Amino acid sequence: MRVLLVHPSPLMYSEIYLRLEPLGMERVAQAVRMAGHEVRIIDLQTFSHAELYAEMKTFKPEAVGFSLNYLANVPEVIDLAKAVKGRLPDCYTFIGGHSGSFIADELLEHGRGTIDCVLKGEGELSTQLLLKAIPKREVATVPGAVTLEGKGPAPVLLENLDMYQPARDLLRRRRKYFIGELDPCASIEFTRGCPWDCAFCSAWTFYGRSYRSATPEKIGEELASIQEPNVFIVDDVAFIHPEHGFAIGHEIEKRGIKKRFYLETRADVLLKNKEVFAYWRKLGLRYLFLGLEAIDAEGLKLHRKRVSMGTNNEALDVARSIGVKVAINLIADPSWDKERFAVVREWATSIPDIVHLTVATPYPGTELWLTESRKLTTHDYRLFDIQHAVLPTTLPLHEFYSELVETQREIARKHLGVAVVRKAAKLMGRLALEGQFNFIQSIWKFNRVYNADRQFADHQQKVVYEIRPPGPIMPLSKERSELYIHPKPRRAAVEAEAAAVPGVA
Ligand code: B12
Ligand code: SF4
Repeated sequence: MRVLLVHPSPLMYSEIYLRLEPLGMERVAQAVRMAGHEVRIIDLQTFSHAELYAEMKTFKPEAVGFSLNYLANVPEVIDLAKAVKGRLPDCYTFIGGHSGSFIADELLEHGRGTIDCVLKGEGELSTQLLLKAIPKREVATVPGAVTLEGKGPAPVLLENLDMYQPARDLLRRRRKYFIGELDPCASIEFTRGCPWDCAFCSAWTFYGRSYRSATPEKIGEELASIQEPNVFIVDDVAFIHPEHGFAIGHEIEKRGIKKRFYLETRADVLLKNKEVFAYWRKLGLRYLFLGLEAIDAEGLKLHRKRVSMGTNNEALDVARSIGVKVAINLIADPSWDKERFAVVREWATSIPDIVHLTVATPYPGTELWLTESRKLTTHDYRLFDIQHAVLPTTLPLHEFYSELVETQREIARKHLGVAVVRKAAKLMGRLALEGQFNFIQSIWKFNRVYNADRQFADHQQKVVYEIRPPGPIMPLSKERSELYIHPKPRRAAVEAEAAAVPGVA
């Protein structure tokens, strides 16, 4: 079968800081290719809609699959499915990915017959099965499949992460992917899943609170095949098991791989496993992203981060002493008033690290979605991007955005301001000589992207597709398994995994 896989356009955040390769879709593409199909990828982060339609004309796909990791992309993906059916009525359309998995029925309803199937969960195995089932009209037997005609059994976890290395060769315009000065930048996955259970996050509910690793040998092989000098490690929490991090490092040394790395981890993991992070500094680790989320005990408890502020501060000291640049995320609550913003501003500008603010957002698939008692102020999917407020703000909405933008701008002045631009001139000169302009362009976009008027105006847009709001507040079971996309794997295995992790009850 001729299969075209499509990733939607970038969201607000990606307009300035980064644009990264659609790794999950590349893995699905590889699985589809290995099953004997002809497959192409179009990433609308770097291609236009017109280019997608031109590709459809020449390639004439028999199936088009959309990647829907982000809720804010829902309207675009529904409109694209409609456009595909309009142009190629016999083409099979399906949607997969993180957010799509949590709202499958809702998507089918919006699609009004133009979306043939939503494939919940990990896509490697299920897409192979789906493509096999389409000609036989047996789609409703595929694990994870949700169609207007019926649903398949629960999705199945990929047991061996080594099996499908991403089809990076199918992704065009690869030099368009970057994160800050790491330009151009590729992505890689070392582990999948997360054993914690933060209330605002759906990473653990998607994977049924499981956690799996690729083998160090296979990772070494994959890293050696990557052309880009920079690599973003997509793991939710890097180096939970230090021996895995060391073993990957040894593969890197053995193969003489020289790259610069960006990764995300937790404060307690960094503290417990500082040796592995220090070792990776020597291997090329440049940036470390820490989701601190709050700067006080009350906030940390609310998000169920299972770390204290003391641990967070200690972790920051460790990261700085290792010599990596630290990026911190804090969650801004819509209830924040001017004083709260001022406190956060003062804290964020008093530390040497890069601080990002995201807005507390209940997402389908998170515990917050079912337990948050505040009513949504909008049903516009596009605003569910953790940069907009979808819950009632204490300040008038425009003022909330003004405070948010001012805080972000003041913090950014330290890192993206004229002084830094001057300091970075040498670096930019080198990038320009290499024909890399992503980072350079991102610096000039800041004021256009972070703009209170623009954010406020986003709320006034016409809403065509409305999110299905959560029902009445629901008491969750102790296991909270009703939130899971992939059923939780065998209890003993999960407990053994959790026991090896700091702070997980
Ligand atoms: C890496 C990552 C990013 C990267 C790159 C993402 C990219 N280009 O795809 C960056 C840093 C850019 C990023 C940015 C953001 N992210 Co992000 N990100 C992740 C993270 C940690 C891992 C994703 C990943 O690559 N996993 C590894 C690959 C192999 O898995 P995968 O992509 O999920 O793909 C699998 C399945 O989903 C499925 N699948 C995927 N595509 C398709 C397509 C088809 C047809 C099928 C059948 C199946 C399928 O099969 C794949 C293989 O099993 C996830 C958390 C998570 N664990 O999922 C959050 C996550 C997806 N991000 C999230 C958010 C909120 C954001 C931002 C909006 C944050 C912000 N500050 O603004 C931005 C917006 C990005 C944008 N589009 O512009 C949320 C999504 C919330 C939501 N419900 O919408 C998540 C779930 C994090 C969280 N804990 O809440 N992100
Ligand atoms: S530790 Fe990170 S990935 Fe894991 S549940 Fe919490 S926020 Fe999500």
